Amino acid sequence: MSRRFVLRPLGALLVVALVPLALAACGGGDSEGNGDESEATPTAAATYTLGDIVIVGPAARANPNPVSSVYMHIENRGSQADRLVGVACPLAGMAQIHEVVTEGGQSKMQEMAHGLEIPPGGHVELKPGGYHIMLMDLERPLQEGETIEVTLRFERAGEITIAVPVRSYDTESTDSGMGSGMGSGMNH
Ligand SMILES: [Cu+2]
Repeated sequence: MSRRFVLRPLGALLVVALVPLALAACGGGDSEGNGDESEATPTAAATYTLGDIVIVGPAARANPNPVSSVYMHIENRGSQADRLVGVACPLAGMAQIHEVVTEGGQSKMQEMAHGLEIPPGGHVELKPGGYHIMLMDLERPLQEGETIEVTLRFERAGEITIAVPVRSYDTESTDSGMGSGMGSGMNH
């Protein structure tokens, strides 16, 4: 079964949210990039195409606190750079694009005010300890197994709403602040 769904940049936003729900039943398989941990759990790596931009395997972090991070692999198959410039989630009072920087031996995360560049012919990983989409002021904590909607806006490719499964991550991961110590660092 093909996992690739080609979407028109405009007009497909309502359709796209339904696609990964169907895919979730398909089990693991030949995802591009990060298909290396999908033996037991049926975490199919959903793929979305928006113009030259390809998004693979989005996932959000389950967290008892009303904040979360969203990760994914973003490719740019075009010949011009694009840029993720906006993110939104209906459950989140605020959503930002974050990077993790190290200052004085301590890593912290901060908003990327000018967005995240996706180089032509290249890709960017949003992953624990690195770039991520930060969801804040969530209506409720996100629980493993549910699916949330996240809208991504690219400077060139336009806007897409994707369905993002919530999964649990090792709290000992290097993802800054997403374990117990969230909270105080959230006001940047
Ligand atoms: Cu963050």
